[in-house]
Amino acid sequence: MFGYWDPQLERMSAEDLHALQEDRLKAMVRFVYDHSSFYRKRFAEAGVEPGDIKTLEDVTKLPFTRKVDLRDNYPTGLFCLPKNLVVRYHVSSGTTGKPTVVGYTKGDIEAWSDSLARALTSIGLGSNDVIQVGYGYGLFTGGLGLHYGAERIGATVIPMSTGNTERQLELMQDLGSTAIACTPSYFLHIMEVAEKMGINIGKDTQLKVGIFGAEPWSDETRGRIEAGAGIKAYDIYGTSEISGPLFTECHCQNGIHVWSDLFLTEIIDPKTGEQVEDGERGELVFTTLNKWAMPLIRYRIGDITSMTHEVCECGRSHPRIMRLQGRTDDMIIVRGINVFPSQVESVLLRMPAVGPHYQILVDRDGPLDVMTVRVELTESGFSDKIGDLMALSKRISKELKGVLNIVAKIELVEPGTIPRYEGKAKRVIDTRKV
Ligand code: DLL
Repeated sequence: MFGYWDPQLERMSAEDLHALQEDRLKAMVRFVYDHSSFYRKRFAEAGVEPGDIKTLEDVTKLPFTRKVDLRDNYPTGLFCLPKNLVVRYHVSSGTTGKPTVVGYTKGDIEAWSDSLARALTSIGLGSNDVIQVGYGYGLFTGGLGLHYGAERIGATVIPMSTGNTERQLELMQDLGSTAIACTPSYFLHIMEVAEKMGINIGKDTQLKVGIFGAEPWSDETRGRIEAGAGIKAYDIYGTSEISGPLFTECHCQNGIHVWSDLFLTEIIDPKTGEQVEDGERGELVFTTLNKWAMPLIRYRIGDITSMTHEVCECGRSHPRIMRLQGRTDDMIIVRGINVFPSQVESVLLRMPAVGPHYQILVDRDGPLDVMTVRVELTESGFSDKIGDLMALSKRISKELKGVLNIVAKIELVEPGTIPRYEGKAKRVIDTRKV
């Protein structure tokens, strides 16, 4: 049931993968040097030339690339091939500054689809499946990315895009969706709407798999989704700069397989830029090994995770990255303490009275930062006894203090009050910057 898309490649020995990456890295470095004035300049500043890259370990001699480089060279300054070879653009809006544009050759799209074909196969999907794609179609990479990957494995695709939740549920039933791909926060909303419509997803649909990502989420949310909808919930990761959604966990649900033939993955200490050991957390860095319209050398995504090179129980030898905590720029600093929304989520969802929707409000009271966590109660957790609510507030505050070492104000709100999102959820409202 859980097969491989490309068994030889997915189970390649560490030595063979190393050799393959080394060859591809050298070719990629030479390619960007020959085709991009941006990289030639960067390499010159770092005092490195393609000939200096002899082994895989030499990657550390290469300079980093960052999102700001894409913005500064808007729209296509980092492209390495002429427009006639570019078959598609995706554009990410970004919350600050100029958007970033990514271009793809026909081959780039094929490699992207292949990456997802391996991933979808690893969670047991195949040509008998009906995959409902509930990520946005258009400039965002989620919809079209999953669409192509799902078609690649011969599955039947329902190109739903986001929104229109009742219709999502109707078609899920009528067309027999066996998998859905959307943000985890949107699926939580779908679950609520299903309940209101009297649909029991576990019993009244054929759904068995969820492919959830594009935003940070926690194992606690996974637990709620799996128990509530009777499906398996898998994590999917990617960013527009490296193509879009690319990698998922396999059925073992123990880390996301990053395909080494396509990307060289490093985890670095964000402060020093030095590589960290397996298992240590740091910032994710990708070098593209088979992406040609807009290759990236040592691109610092800003996401925090750790990596393991241990062969997975499923037999795949490519490294795995662990659940992503969020981008360094999602992190809020409250009274000097780093807080990731995903940490707050983990604490909240340990409590059955608390629903999966929450907001973190950060404001300033004079010189002091004040963090308020707005917590939505579940129907069963909602009580009109003030004593119960106070006890719950106290408990949440204590547990958050235990994890974050911050005293947060807790504001309990009625079920259904916090905004729902069809794409990426907005969890943090930081009014200090305004
Ligand atoms: O979100 C691509 C994507 C589409 C991934 C559909 C998965 C599914 P961007 O809009 O460029 O691309 O945002 C990328 O979202 O750097 C992470 O911070 C965050 N992110 C994506 N997947 C996950 C995940 C798409 N599984 C940014 N867990 C990334 C945590 C995630 N964060």
